[in-house]
Amino acid sequence: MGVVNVTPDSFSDGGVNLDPADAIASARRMAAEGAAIVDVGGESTRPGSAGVGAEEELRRVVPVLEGLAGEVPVSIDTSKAEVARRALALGAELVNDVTALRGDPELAGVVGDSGGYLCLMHMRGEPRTMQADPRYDDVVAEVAAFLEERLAFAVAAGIEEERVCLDPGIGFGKTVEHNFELIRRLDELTALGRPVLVGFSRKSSLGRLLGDPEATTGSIAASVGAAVAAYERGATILRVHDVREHVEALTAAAAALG
Ligand code: HH2
Repeated sequence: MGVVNVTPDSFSDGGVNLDPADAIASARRMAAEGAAIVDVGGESTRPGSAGVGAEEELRRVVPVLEGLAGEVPVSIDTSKAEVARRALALGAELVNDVTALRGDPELAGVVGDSGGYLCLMHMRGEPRTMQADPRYDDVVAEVAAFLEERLAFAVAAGIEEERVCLDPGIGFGKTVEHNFELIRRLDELTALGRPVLVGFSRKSSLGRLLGDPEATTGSIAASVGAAVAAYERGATILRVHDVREHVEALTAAAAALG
């Protein structure tokens, strides 16, 4: 899954794809490099961010979705029913909701009615405050219990279980150690029976692991290392900014691991 952030302020690529023509070109390039789907988002969820309204989010993503319709498989990274509804009408196949259906009470119905796919992600708190001293007794057990509960909620709301994937939410209310422990013990999440999506790409924990306590991003090489490890532990979908590097590394890893 390639990341196309149509935002001025995303943590690693803010502004790069704010112009719809640039975003469309990026998405096409990612598909050509081997991305199975591109995740188009119009709102940053980086630590400390405040969020934008539906009108602004639509203004950012609609021209991009129109430009890609029928050409590149698209996922919409949104928590808002209004944005998801429009994106699905324009051909988006998957709704990627970082609030796991807790943000907008109408989103579950929109996804259920559309028959589209859904990603449920774990987040502790909200982006504005989530990195203020996150604590867990057992981060993996708590994330697994949360995802299991949100999956049951989605199914009860009319979304087919076969259409849902689960995501531990790397960097969303977690320390460096929490993030790596979630990958190390990823089998406890795949045991929930649904495909697991992991988004470690460029995240600050990678830069911090390599010795910069103030890092806000991580390198491509570190991202690829984390993605290969997640793949080896059972991740099905890797959400990444640098598609070519990840496709090459994962192709080699797949050949070696069998
Ligand atoms: N990470 C980000 C955004 N959306 N969705 C899922 N399912 N999993 C993730 O790990 C995830 C996500 C944050 O990365 P990015 O889109 O690059 O940044 P920003 O939120 O600042 O736009």
